[in-house]
Amino acid sequence: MAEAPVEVVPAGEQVAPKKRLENTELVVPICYGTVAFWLGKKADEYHSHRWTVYVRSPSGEELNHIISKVVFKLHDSFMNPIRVVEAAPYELTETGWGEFEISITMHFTEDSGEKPIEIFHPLKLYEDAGSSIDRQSTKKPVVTEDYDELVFSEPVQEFYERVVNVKPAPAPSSELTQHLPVHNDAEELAKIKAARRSLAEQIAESRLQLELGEAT
Ligand code: SLL
Repeated sequence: MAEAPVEVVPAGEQVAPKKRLENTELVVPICYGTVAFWLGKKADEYHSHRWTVYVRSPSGEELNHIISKVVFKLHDSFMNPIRVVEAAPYELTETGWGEFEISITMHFTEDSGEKPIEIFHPLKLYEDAGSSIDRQSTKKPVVTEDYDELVFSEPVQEFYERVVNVKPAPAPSSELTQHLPVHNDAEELAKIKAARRSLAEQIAESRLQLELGEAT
């Protein structure tokens, strides 16, 4: 009887770690949020709103040269709560009745050598009590958006060079765009700068874990 083949990986063939660029940062602004329309006459007990959760570039450019897919994890009351979006626009539309925290995991292109990053965004269906908009409307949605930056410190050289040399195409058009905030005034930019560290820290942290893993 023939012997079962045994797979031998010669020591010299282990994949070398990708070269990273010291003292370099790659900063990619992103926005993520939810847009929720009240269904008005079409509403029923379990479906009062149609809403969309999304990740986008604040300048309306494609992100698919950096992001390979986005995984949205919904509340367990939804059928198949884990939804994978593998192409832009990175958005997911559902109908439902309640607010909950949506988990958004961004996966990066293979050549980045980066681990996925998970962020959370609360789905908001109703304006806060006392806000200037006190009536539900089927035309004017409730929009909440966070701005952040993906900061890849000491990025993999190959990934960095590819990204800085790409001229991103405009993101595919989306019906949501007309309802979304525009990020271009000075106050907004100051807020953005101040808020910038949270994702940067997460990315640095997961890289450290990755390197520790590789080292063992
Ligand atoms: C709440 N903690 O009680 C939240 C949970 C869950 C919302 C909200 C499901 C819709 C469907 C849905 O809207 N769940 O099954 O089609 O408010």
